[in-house]
Amino acid sequence: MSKIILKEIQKFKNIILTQHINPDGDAIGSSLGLKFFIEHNFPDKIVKITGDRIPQYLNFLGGFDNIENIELSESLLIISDTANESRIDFTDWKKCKKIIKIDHHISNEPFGDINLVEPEYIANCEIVFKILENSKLELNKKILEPLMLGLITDSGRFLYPKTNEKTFHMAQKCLQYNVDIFKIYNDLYVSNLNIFKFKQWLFNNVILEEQHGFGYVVIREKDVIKQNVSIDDAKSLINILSNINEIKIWFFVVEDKKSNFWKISIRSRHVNLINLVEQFNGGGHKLAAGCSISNLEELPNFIKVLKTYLN
Ligand SMILES: [Mn+2]
Repeated sequence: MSKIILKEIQKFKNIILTQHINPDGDAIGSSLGLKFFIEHNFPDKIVKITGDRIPQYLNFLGGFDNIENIELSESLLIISDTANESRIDFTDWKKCKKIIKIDHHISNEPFGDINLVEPEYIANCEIVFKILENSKLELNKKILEPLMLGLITDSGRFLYPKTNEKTFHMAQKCLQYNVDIFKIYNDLYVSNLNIFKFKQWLFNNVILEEQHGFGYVVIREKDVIKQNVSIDDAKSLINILSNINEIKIWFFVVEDKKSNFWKISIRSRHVNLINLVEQFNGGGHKLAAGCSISNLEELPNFIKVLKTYLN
């Protein structure tokens, strides 16, 4: 499959890269790594990353490219880390001549001409790395740095269960190419006092259902605004509830006025969440998933169903 994808990259002059909406480090890291790889090895090609917006906490990665002058009907599109059509960060994606999908989510809907879906990989960046490594073309620090960032974020800094020898093989390669992991950690995890204060707010607003083994926080937009943090910042703090023995499942219910839904981000250490979120129009990974409800009145029902996964 790596070879087929490389062949398509060789064929096209214009290559557009995109990822899932509200992208995370793994999604943007995949697109950036691919972009720098293609630019370095095929300098004649035009490579652009498109998307709606980069969340504030990833602003240091730079913005998206302008693709106004690119003829979509003559372009190859590579969509990274995106399980469903509705999550593609590019409205005109269907206008591209050929579409390659690279993804590692379990719940998955095929939408590309070429679909490379490998759910056993902890990060989409790891799949991208495999393609680039198999190509035997040149790699360098600039290419590997964003891929390493995605590996770090999607593995929870090498903490989550799918971390394996492949993960460390990639990390080793990245270090051999002098990727500065301390810079990545600094960019990602040194935050500010507003975030610290918001964490205090979160701790004060956790609803713990100790007897059932779960905990959650309901976050309204006004709470986030009042605390001077962004919704993305707020969502990125979901793991303040991880690593508590009695808490098997934890989630945030976040108001999203734009879509008129309440987005649920849910995590667990052992319980497979896929079936649960799929009942609420969601998807994701076994231990890290998401779904939505249309209003808070639906929350008790969500919790009722969730409890059946804990008994
Ligand atoms: Mn991912």
